[in-house]
Parts: sequence; C-alpha cells; structure tokens
Amino acid sequence: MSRSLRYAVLACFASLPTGCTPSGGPETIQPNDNRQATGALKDGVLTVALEARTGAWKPEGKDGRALDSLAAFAEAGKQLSTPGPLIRVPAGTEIRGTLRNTLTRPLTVFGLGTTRGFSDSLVVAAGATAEFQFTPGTPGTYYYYARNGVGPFGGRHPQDTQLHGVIVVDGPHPPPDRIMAISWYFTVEPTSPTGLGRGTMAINGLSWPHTERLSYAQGDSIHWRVVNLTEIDHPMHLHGFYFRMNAKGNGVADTVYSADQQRMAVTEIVAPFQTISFSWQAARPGNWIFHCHYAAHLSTLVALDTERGTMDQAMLDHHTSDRPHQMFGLVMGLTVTPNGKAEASSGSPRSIRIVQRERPNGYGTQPAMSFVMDGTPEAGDSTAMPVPGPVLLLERGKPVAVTIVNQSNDHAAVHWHGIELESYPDGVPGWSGSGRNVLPAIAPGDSLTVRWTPPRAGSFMYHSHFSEAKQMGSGLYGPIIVLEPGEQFDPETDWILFFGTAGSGVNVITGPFPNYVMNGSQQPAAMELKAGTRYRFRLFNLAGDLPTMVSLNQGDKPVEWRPVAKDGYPLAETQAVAKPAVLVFDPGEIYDFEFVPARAGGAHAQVRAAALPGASAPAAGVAPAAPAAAAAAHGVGSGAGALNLLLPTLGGGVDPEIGGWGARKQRCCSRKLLGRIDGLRQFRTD
Ligand SMILES: [Cu+2]
Repeated sequence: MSRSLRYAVLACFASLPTGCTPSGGPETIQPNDNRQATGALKDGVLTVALEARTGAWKPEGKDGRALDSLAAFAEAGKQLSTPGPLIRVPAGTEIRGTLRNTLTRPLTVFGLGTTRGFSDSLVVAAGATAEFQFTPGTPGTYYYYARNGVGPFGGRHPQDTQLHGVIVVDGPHPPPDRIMAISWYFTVEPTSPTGLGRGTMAINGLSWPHTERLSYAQGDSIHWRVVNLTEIDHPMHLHGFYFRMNAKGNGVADTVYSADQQRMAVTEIVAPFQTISFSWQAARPGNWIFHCHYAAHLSTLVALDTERGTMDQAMLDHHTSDRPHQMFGLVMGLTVTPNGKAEASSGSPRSIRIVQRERPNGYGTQPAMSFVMDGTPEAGDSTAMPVPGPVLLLERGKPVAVTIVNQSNDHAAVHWHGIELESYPDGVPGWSGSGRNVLPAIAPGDSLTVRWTPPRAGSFMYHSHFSEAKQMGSGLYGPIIVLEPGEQFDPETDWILFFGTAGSGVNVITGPFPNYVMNGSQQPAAMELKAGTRYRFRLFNLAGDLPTMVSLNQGDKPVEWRPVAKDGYPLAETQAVAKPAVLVFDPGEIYDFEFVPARAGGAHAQVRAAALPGASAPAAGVAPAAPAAAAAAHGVGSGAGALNLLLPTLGGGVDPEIGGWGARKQRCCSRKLLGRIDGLRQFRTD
C-alpha cells in the first residue's frame, strides 16, 4: 500500500462511523472468517464497542455484484462485516459493551443480555448508544442479532439481514476450531419467473465459489461450529466423512452432549437461529465440500448473477469460466493434504453400469430424468423412467467400479452420499480429487467410471451432484444398501421408503410447487406387514427444500419404533431405544428404524412437507394451512388395531432431538401442505 493511500485509509477510519472507502462510495461490508475476536480483555473483563452502520455487501467477492444499503455491525472505528465482530471469551468473563446505532431506524438487539438469545433484548433508538453487560458462565456457541421490526414473511427486512455476529464462550483448553455463520438476503418480485428479485446465501459473508477454502492435513482432528443466522433450516452435509455431534444450541442455551448422547452423522439440520458444534477426522486426502442439502440453496436462485430469475451472462464471467460444479451459495470447500500412504483397495471390483436418461417435459415443462441399470429390461425399454434409481445392493469391503453412461441432454455427476470413499469418485465435478486430478462432469453422450469400496454396512444413497435442484427433482437418485459379507437382503422385511419430489419448483413464491412422492409415486402400492414380525424401515430423504414429517400412529397416538441408524451409522445402544414413531427429517438425511407391528388392523397413511410460513424461499408467502384438520380428514381406522402413518400436528410431541422440530415450534404457527401421499402404506397385519 502506498504511503498516501495508507494515510487516506487511516483518515477514513478516523472519520468513521459514517463509513467511507479510500475511493469514496459506500463502505463495503467485509466477510468475516470469525478467527479474530473483538474487544479488549483485561482483568477478567472484555470491553466491546459495537456500531450498526450501512454499507454494500459483496458476497461474491470484490468483483461481484454489491447489495447496497444493508445494515451491519462493526467494531467502533473499524470496517463493517457480516457476520459482525466475533465476541469470544473464556467462561466467566464479564462482557461490558456499548452499541451505537447510527441507522435512521431503531433496532431491537437480542443476545447481548444476561439470558441472551431471543429471551433478552436491548432497544436502541436511531442515533443512540446503549450499554450492555453480561457474564456468560456456560461454554458454548451463541450469537447476537438485531432487527427493525419483522418483514412481510416473518423474518427480518432485507436491509437488516446481516445484523448479527457470533458469540463463543470457551471452556478450559478449547481445541482450535472454525466457526461458520450462515446468512442470507432475498427480495421478492412476484412477476419475475422465479418469484425472487435477488437472493444470496453465504457462509461467513461469502457465497460459493467465493467462500473461503479451508486447508487441513490428513489425520487432523477438526472442530467446527455452525451458526444459522437465517430464518430457514439448513441440513448441512459433509462429503466423505462422518462427524460426531458435540452440541446443539438455540442462542439462549447450548446443550453439550454427553458421551452417551453423541452420535455420528453426515447431515445435520441446523434450524433457524440454532447453533451446532461437531468434530471429525480428515482421514483421507483430497478436495471435499461441506454444504447445505437443500438443492435451492446451491442453485442459481442464490447467485447474484441472476437478474429477475434469469442468469446475467455478463455477470457470470466473474465466477470460474466453465463452472463445472454448477453450485452457488452454501458450500465450503476444503482440501486435505496427504500425510502418509493412501490405503490401496484390494480385490477385483464388481462392475456396475448405470445409465442416466432424460425425457423432455416429464414434469410440466421440466424433464423427467432417471437412472437405470444397464443390461436390465428397463434399460432396453427407452420409455422406462423409473424413480428412484436401481437399488445398489453392495457388500462391505467389496470394491465396485461404477460406470455412469450419460444419455441425457445435460451434464452428469453422481455423489455417493454417506460413503467414506476417496476424494476423486466423490462426485463433485471440477472439485473432487486433488491437484490436477480432478473429477470432470460427464458430457452428454459420454461416460465415466469411478471406483470405490464401501467400508461400512448400512443405508446410503446416490444422487446427481450437477444442477441438483433440477436433476434431483427430476428423479436422479437411488438407494445404496451395503450388507455385511454373507448377509442377505430380504425385501419382505426390509423396506426402502425414499422420499422425493416430482420435479422442482419454478416460482418459489407463487408455485406451482412440486408434488411429493415416495418411491417415485404419489399413490404407492399398499404393503402388508405381519404382526409380531421385525421389520427394518430405511427412510431416505431427497424431497425438495422442506422438512418431511412422517409418523406411524395408532389412533391419534404414535406407536413405538426403534431408531437403529442415522445416515447409515449405527446408533449407540443408549440411543437405539424404542420411542414414539415420529420423524421430521430433511433432504440429505437417512434414518433406519426397527418396527414390530403388535396387532392386526387396517390403516391409512399420509406424509407432508412443511415449512415455516414464509421463511423459506420455496414456502415464502404461503397461506396458513390447518394441518390438524387436514390430517384428521385423511386419517382413518381410529379404532383398536389400526395403524396410521400420519403426519403429526405441530404440538404432537415430536422428539426435538430427531429432526429438531421441537426447537422451532415456538415460532412456527402454521404449515402449508405442499404435497401429500394418500394411501402411503396400508398395514394389514394378520
Ligand atoms: Cu440451506
């Protein structure tokens, strides 16, 4: 930096808080990687000075489009950032601070009081400065958050969506960690093709492919905290590795899991204003991603290149030129450098050939797409469009060589979800692999073979990782069942229940919204169960961008089932205990349950997708529904012996641990029925 420019910058800082840049124009709201804590710590007291100002946010990097006139926080005299300054202290530290509101509107600030979270607020008038003081005693992940009223969809007004920051309270000897804060911005424009004016989703202030690249060495123990500062769920998925859930919080309290309560996952729902912390080991080298599993949150809907729903070609150039991964928004990329020898897989691989095909206008104006197993009668019938794709029944430890033959009109890439494999076959084109050996997208008419070995028996899935919103919505997914050597799969007692959508939504405000399907159908065939027989239900979710709720009821009460695995990983004995058969789960999640029907009887079933009213992009602006009444209208067989697979009402005693809906129900008052499967399962248990 030249001397004169440096003085200009210093002068500029001295003149803050009005905000300026050396070149003039609005101040830029910087990304914040949450590595540097704010304030001065002295004699057990942290002194903090915060300011709310207005600036321009560039979630797609300095050459990307700016979102002007957004409010954000800064440390007094320093640059604005989103998320705002990190407050990080050892437990028991007193925090004394001031918050100056330079905006022309009053702010209600949560999280900077004794009880924090949404239970404690500070009202700061326009132009005023407020003082705050609190002494956090319990280690964990928290946040502060501000708003000026509530917008038309129940969340913050667009200009307030970056008014927040993370608070971390450390226990003794905290391991090194990274903090990822998720934020968003969107404006609604009902006349645009998508219903959105402009939208973005960001991690630490940046949106893929502009998010920070994290670097680790093979063997590193990794600790991450994720803070959801948006008004919508994000099912966060790690490729290639399981992580161990350590804690989950809501801003007021952070629940640290005991050893008995910890469990492994590859996808974890982070509900609105929830915090999670988890650990994993970078056991295998290469490039990996950690991303939201709502396909819309990776789609062009959250790219600022989109102008009224249409990609702006001029703006596209500032991303990588070929954009092989077709991802935007909530994605972090990380590279694990090798450290020692790679494990060589042994044995000759079993060859599998899967054909990706497409039929135009299969779902309205959108195509239907299918995976079919080469060499089967379906593959010979060019009109067959089966959904889900063929079950891959594999054996633990036995290598496979899977060839994807792309007969569709779009590029192809397939992700083996939940499988602990090498980086290259992981399925993210333009990213998976290492160095110059990076997985390509498969062009129409081309094919590609990848090799991997399933190291664990359980339930997994495969799905498209290219233009996911379109391709997964069109049917490009299927289950993977890995068996122990010598184990047989018994379809009589082992049931695959795969939830998806028939197409993807086009206009996220007005719809039409896609129908929900189970095993590819809105009217699945009835199945018969025998009383006293032990069944395994494998529930897979890739159903759009909303939570799916499933329950198994007798009369108006859920029966009991026993969760045995989450994302293919067996649950510990202390967790695999019988509980009410109610599940709320998100795309990217897989649950295995054991169920023994006790009594004979007939039943009726239904499943719904639900959303916070107006909070999510797909559900924004929906009219409140009457879920209890609708559920009652579709429930039958309330007499003794009847089993209903029925959606719970909101107060229906959902286990807050499985699905996390409990944490949200305080704020959620209604749901919209976006899809329905009637006659999902009819149990005739005799
Ligand atoms: Cu998301």
